[in-house]
Amino acid sequence: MKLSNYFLPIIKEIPSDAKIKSHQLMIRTGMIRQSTSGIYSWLPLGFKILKKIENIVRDEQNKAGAIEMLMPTIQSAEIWKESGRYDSYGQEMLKINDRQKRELLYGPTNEELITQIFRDNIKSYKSLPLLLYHIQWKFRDEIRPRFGIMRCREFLMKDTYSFDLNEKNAEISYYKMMLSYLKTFERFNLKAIPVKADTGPIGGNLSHEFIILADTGESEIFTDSEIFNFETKLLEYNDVSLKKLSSHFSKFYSSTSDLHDVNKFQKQVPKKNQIIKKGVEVGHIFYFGQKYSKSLNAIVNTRESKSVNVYMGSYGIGVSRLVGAIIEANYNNNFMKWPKSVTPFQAVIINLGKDNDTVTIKANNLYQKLIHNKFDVILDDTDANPSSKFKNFELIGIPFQIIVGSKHHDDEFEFKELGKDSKIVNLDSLISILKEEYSNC
Ligand code: P5A
Repeated sequence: MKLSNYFLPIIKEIPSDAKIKSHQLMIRTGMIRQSTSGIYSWLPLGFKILKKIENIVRDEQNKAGAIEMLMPTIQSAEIWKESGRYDSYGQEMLKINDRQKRELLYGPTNEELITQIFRDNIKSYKSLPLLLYHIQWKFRDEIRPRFGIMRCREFLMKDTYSFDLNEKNAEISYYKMMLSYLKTFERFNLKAIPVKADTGPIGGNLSHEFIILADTGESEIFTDSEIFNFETKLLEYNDVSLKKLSSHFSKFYSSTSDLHDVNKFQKQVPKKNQIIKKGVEVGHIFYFGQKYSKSLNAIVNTRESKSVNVYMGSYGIGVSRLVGAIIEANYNNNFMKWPKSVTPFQAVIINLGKDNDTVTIKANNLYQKLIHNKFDVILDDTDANPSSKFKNFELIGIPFQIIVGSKHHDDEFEFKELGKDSKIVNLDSLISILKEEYSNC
């Protein structure tokens, strides 16, 4: 991509209504624009990052054995009346009437709809266990939308639903998802802590929120620093690994403020290990057993020909909120660096030449060669002055820069990883460095 052909509306000043750094950065680098309160358009840069995050979330769901589908954004009120949540969900639900005066709503979540699909199509224990997910926009008429896409009204969620024959199997599904979440967040270089949480309007009796520590977060967590001593890389989706995981996370105190028990915390966690911090909730998982399968009548036949209401859980990741969480973790003092797995471009070529001089020709040739080698790079071919080019790209946060200026020989390029010293390399080593850097992404 050539910057002169791209749509990247950069804003120099910090927008006065953006209170946290992720919101400021997203506005300044033209990732999003507000359409109306709590509703945003995703401009090309933001959209590209959002899609990369979505694809990693999808990849990890698939690895955990979940199957992708797609449910609509608009749902019928009928099933919500059956579950009893049509009224209890409250004003966060956006209710709509169509021209026939039928009651519809913009889905804030999908427990009802997926249970209806299950009930109408699955009758036998032979289809279980089953994990179904979709990645779809949700609408919640939040009373106070704020912090840009962190707490907005329309947001992208990945929601998975598990179906099992009994409580024991349902617990396996629950920990499968917990493991898959830890693996997912690690791919963004985020350390997410599962903390015991309130189940709120989703319901049920077992629930964990996944929190990324950040001072600007809206959640407060209380935990033990020992909880971090855990490696998920080698764990697989088998009984042994899942047991290890569940026993580690049940061993240490971890709670949101809703469920916090001061006495228990003081007793259980040594002073030096106590962590009381703010964080961003990037995921939330729930086990609610037969809550929806009873109200919506989702029944399977067992091997012994008995009828059983299926045991369910639901598992959400705030895909669009993750964009903000990743920024909160990586942006400081006008300086952003995207993790390699989600960077909008793999490298930027900064051309310091003018018009059609030899430097510009060299930058163009390099651009063609990198594209030919299947790298996704952006060439700053604008006539902005060098210092504003550098400033802009420190803000945009592409982790690697290749600076093409008049100082260097024909086959020499200045290669710089953000936050590190630059080095002079030739084309072949430049290509092998980039290949190596992106080999695991
Ligand atoms: C789990 C999946 C649920 O809705 N039903 C289906 C369950 N859980 S949740 O905790 O309410 O939401 C899941 C994740 O969605 C993100 N999220 C939001 N992101 C931006 N703006 C919002 N207003 C918003 N509300 C929820 C969070 O990351 C949350 O963990």
